[in-house]
Amino acid sequence: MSPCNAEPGTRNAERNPRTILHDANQVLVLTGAGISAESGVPTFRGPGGLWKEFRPEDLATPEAFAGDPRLVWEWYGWRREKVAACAPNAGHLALARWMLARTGVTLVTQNVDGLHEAAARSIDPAGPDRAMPVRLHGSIARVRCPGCGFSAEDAGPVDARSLDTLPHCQSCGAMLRPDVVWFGESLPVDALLRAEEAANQADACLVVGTAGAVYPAAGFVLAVERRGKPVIVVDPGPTSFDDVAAAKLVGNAGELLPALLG
Ligand code: BV8
Ligand code: ZN
Repeated sequence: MSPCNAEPGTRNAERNPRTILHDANQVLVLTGAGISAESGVPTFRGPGGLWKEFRPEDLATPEAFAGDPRLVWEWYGWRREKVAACAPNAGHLALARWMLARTGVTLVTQNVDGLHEAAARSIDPAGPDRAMPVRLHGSIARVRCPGCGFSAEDAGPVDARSLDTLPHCQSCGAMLRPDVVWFGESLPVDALLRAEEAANQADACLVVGTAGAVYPAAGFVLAVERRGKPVIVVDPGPTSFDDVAAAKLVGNAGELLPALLG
């Protein structure tokens, strides 16, 4: 299928993105850093994606943490501060509202910023569960102990002045790490299984704000397409899914998702 820059509501019926999503019983949604861009969270590979002179791929690795835990913790502390100042944008909210208003949608996110969760809670504080994401890459607001497996919520500031001031485990004393999945690390098994099942059941796939450079996340979208199901991409830039997309909506999630899902 060649991509088309279909706007929501165009009369290209068999490939109208709204019709595709309306008619799909089961939908896999994959999001990446781009859905949080309008909230002020820098993307990985976009203009704001750098920190000091480092690339995320150089810092989000076990080797970087082993080599300089202070530097890696300083980066996560900076990102935690960034995220703490951000709120879900119209794209997160439209997606959460849509998920709570229907059934059959599995949201799988590569993001660790917690903004999908915040959107779901703001739409329905009493019953956000159906709009909660499958977190492929963990959470920046959690820590875990490589020594004893202890893990906990922790979105607080990081004192990276010395190794001693970095977070340490209350149980065994080992240095804690952010509870995220770094490059070269395997993803949480339960998240992988839920994403795989959603990809195998999906009648359609909606991809929002990801360049599609990272695996196995990107592979779930391709698995849906290989089953002959339509893929809809929402992104202002090029993505690795553009050649297989049934429809590409070129623009920002915060503007396009309310029109597409509303
Ligand atoms: C693993 C958490 C195996 C940390 C991240 C093939 C198969 C399997 C693995 C590989 C493979 N090929 C290569 C690999 C290895 C590697 C990989 O994929 N490397 C890439 C770089 C080539 N994968 C892994 O290492 C994974 N592990 O496979 O393990 C294994 C098995 C057994 C035992 C041991 C190992 C782990 C990958 C997870 C890495 N962790 N994050 C943290 O966040 O700190 S990945 C990181 O990249 C983020 O999660 C981020 O979300 C993700 C993907 O990036 P994007 O979200 O796409 O962000 P990006 O900036 O690239 O793009 C933003 C997009 O938004 C753009 O398209 C832009 O146009 C758009 N946009 C901008 N503004 C807007 C917008 N869209 C909409 N609206 C807007 N306003
Ligand atoms: Zn411990």
